Amino acid sequence: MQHDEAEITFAASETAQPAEGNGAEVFQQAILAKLTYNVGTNPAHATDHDWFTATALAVRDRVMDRWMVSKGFNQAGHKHICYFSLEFLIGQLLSDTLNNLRLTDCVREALAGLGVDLDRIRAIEPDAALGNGGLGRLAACFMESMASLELPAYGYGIRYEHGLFRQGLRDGWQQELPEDWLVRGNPWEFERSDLVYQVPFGGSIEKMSTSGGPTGFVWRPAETVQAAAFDTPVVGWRGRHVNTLRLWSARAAEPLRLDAFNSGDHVGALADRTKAEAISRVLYPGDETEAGRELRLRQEFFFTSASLQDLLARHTRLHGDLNTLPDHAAIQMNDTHPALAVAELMRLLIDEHALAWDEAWSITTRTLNYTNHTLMPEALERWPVSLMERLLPRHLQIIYHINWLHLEPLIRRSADVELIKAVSVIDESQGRYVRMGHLAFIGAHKVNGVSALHTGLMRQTVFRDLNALYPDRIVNKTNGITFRRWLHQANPQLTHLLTRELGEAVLDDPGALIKLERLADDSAFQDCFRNQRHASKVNLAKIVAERTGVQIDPGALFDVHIKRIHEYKRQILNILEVIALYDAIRSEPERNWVPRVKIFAGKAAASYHRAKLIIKLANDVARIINSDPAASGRLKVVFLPNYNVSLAEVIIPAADLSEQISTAGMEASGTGNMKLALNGALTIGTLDGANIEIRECVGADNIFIFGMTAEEVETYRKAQMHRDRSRWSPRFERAINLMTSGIFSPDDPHRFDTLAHALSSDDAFMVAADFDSYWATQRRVDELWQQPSAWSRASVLNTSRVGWFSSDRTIREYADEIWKVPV
Ligand code: GLG
Repeated sequence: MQHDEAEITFAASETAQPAEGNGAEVFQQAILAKLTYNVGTNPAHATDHDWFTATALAVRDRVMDRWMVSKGFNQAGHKHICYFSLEFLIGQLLSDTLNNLRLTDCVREALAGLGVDLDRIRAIEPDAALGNGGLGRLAACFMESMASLELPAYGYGIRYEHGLFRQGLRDGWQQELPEDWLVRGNPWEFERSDLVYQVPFGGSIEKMSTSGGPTGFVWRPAETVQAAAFDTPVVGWRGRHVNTLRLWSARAAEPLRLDAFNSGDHVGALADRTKAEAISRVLYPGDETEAGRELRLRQEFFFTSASLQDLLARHTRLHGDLNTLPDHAAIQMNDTHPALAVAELMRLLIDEHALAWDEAWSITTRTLNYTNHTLMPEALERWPVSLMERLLPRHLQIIYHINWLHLEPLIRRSADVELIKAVSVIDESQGRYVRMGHLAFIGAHKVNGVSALHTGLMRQTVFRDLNALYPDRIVNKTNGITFRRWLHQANPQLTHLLTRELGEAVLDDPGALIKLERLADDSAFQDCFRNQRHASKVNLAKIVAERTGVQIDPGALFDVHIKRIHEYKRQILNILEVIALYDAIRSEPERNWVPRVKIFAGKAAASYHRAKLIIKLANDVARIINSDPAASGRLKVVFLPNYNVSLAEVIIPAADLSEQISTAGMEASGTGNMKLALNGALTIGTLDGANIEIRECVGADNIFIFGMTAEEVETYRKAQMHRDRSRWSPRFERAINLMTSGIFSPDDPHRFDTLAHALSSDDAFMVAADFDSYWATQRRVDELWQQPSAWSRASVLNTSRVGWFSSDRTIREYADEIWKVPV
């Protein structure tokens, strides 16, 4: 504590405001003052939520001075990063902030003195679920790492009023319920009512000058929406640096048409407002599925335009000349969602700031960078030309010109027509579409993939021809996770053990984890390691009982599959293995089966019917197995509803086995795989995404790899072998038959026929092909589990060898190779 307190006092003492100190009594007074003067109640009447708000506000005060200092630093001419992301999957902030300020114990004591339990009130904070999955959580980890590395950075996104839906289960079927994280206020954010930008849509273009070329046009938009800023401080490790997450909220320029209202049209008078505000109303629920098109495009342009206007305003204020923008700012486009930045930055520079095209293009391509997160064709964004013409006519014009300048050299040297078609920003194969990945690629300084395999496949597949034209543009940046949240905060027991053995330095340097290796064979240490894991498993068992009514044994192997539900992530492969295992247990009950608990959690996109049916299957299988005495003590299956960041923080420290079983070549990286390995789970996985790099780090003996490689999958697919049912193994065939026999769905025996049909007609995700290898590898898992010391050794080695997956490392690489900023 001594060191921590000194750290914070140091932070405050550099600023105009005197340090207030951080003893428990001081905090107690601060919390009481917030309770009275901000929340407007007193201890006798305060609800848990009142205590939460008062505590969050008192903690936030401790951030403010440092935030002001950091802002000064960020604006002192240093090059800064603008991370453009339509998603920030933040989760709760109180624990994170307390942990980074090293104030958890102090605040716990302060609250205890008031008769309030910190754990109870921090559980009340709603998750900021402004993201779908890995891509959004990556953005949150990166923001935290940039602050911790004292890198000047702004996150830019949308302040959705409703984040990702809450998942309920009714009779095992997913129900989507609205999420309302803001309904009781958000103590972390600051509304900047003076910071508003106008975002235009629709209308037409007029040619103003007679000169040819792309400049000299005026866009007369039909509609303007206002973007209003809300800022949240992002506190870095030990509170040394605080960056800003700036989220935009949409408003109508004219909130009410008073004439219409007065003439009795009370609803119509608000129509413009409703339309404008819809932009920041809900997070787009799709995770690699098609849905609600136009609103999505409006969201993308809205936040991209507001963020660019903000950046240009700041740059003009601080530096004047826009030609120096690339020296002072680097923009990272998180996926293609902000790819309109290419056209919008061009528009702002040429139309609003009167720069020449070439000058503007040079600025744009030196400022923007693009991260690709998926190669799946259905997830690569394309916008119909007709929609873009209607909503963003000037941008379409600019995109056409960018495309012309990009294709013209090829046309001039009479390049192959197929090549020209392949690299064109406009896809004309079926209808006309703007390919956002191509636009982002052409407008970016660097383009990156998120694991070594994924980056390699980018070069060979979707961006093959563009890569040939711009050979140095694609680079790899393997993802990472912030250890502050995913180890220190989520797993205090393990963290305590680590600091006891390795000293406090391990908190600052993930590389120090490697020193744990020497203890991997030490049986006393293994006992400690197992004990801390057991405590986490007891905690998870309690939550499982509360939320599902299922009792699970913390002594069993906890086998965890937590992520979005998607066919390529192959939850169904896991469930079919469960069915086969259940079948084997029933036919040989006397065998020495390893007690296992299969734990599933994850949401399916609302419109993704097959994924929702997979959730139902998991629940139906769970119901039957959990109530069968033959499986008792051997196999339990749990589907934990409403998977989110907070639930992940509870499951991950308790997991023994981490399921990373996507079809090889389809998971760009994965980040859950890193979190689980860091917390000591062994991975069962395919050679996909970052699993490959995890294997390199932890060693092939400490990970369970199975199934086809990405290359083999390709060969298999080309030979159409995935369509060949005669290749099914008897065990797989039997599992499918059991699934469709009605034993899991007696109320509707044909419920899962469509799943079986998909697997037998076109097993696009190669479930049948990988099944036997998966089954055999699971039996190797059983064998190792029966040797507790060998299992613990592997588990310790996983924790000690994955320091490389810290997002601090990833951010350093971005800073060095992409952004060119010193760290
Ligand atoms: C994607 C990918 C994941 C990846 C994540 C972050 O599917 O494999 O780990 O981005 O790069 N849509 C995603 O979540």
